[in-house]
Amino acid sequence: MGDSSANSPSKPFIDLRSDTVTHPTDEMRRAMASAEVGDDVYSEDPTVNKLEARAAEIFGREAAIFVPTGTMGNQIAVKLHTRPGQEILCEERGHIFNYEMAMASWFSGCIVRPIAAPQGILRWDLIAPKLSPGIYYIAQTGLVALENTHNMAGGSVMPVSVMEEVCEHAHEKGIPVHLDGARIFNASVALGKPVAEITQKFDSVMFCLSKGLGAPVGSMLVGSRKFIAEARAVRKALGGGMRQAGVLAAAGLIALEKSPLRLHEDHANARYLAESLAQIPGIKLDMATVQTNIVIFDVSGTGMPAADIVTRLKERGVLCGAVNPQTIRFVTHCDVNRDGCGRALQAMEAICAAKAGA
Ligand code: TLP
Repeated sequence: MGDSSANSPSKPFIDLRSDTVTHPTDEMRRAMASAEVGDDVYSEDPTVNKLEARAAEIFGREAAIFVPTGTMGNQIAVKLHTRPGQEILCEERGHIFNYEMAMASWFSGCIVRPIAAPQGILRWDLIAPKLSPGIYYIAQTGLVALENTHNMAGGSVMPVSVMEEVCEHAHEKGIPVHLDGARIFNASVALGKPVAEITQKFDSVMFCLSKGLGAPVGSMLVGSRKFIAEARAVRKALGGGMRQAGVLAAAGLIALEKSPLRLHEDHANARYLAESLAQIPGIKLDMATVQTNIVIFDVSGTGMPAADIVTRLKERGVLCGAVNPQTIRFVTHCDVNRDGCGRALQAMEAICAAKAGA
């Protein structure tokens, strides 16, 4: 798959801001146009039902639910696993903590206790000292939330043994574990293991169709039949009951079946970008973190703030984002090919050379 018009003149920008920016393929658009639909709030949309059944099957779970966004999927899980007044343990750069509008406290009445973990790999020995001691007058640990791949740690992959150890120890203490698996198919490709195998010990898993898998909209939450039945009520409460959503699910089904087969291309492109960026004077990059489709690199040695470089890259037709004043994130996906990556690198080299020569 992939869009044959990637990086064509009709898309003049090389867009490395995120893997959320992909456009649906022709095959997706055809499937969307001819999708059988019904009212999904009555569970009568055959295409949504098919997508949910297929997602559950692929993850080896009893059930799945289609949600508009990864954020909603995560926050439904937070709501169902916790009670108000509890704590959620999460890596300090985690999406649930940083990019979900404080919904854990707003909607579920919990606080997130962030934990720093090298490369975002939140091991049990880092979690254990942060657990609530179980004294009644101290907030109880209600949930552990892991993220794999870890977005802001540069798309790093959490090893299966680490995830399983966390789940086993947490479960011994009666604490559920949710996986923010927005990019779990990238992790699966990097680990060379099916998603069902690597996620089986989690109580719930959220994954996104709209990131590396290239669907225009949608994420899935998978878990037990009871959990997903409850998730349906919370999704409705959040305004996520989507009626004739089969038009979206049709693209999601193609994303789910076909896109995992091409994710290795995005990983190879990210590696190509990273290896070349590391050669540019002033750029610092830890190759060990470049395991999937995300490259986060430090530009402080170039003498330019990250935001300035982002602006200069845009002037040269390359879109990307600054993570903070020192670092920039490039994300590869099906709408950026090797040639596009080469053009992004040329632009970066030219910007850094111009500054060095100034
Ligand atoms: N990530 C987006 C931004 O919000 C940062 C991106 O461009 O990478 N979990 C993870 C690990 C994510 O990276 C994201 C989106 C989400 C959840 C939320 O998904 P959406 O955007 O569908 O709510």
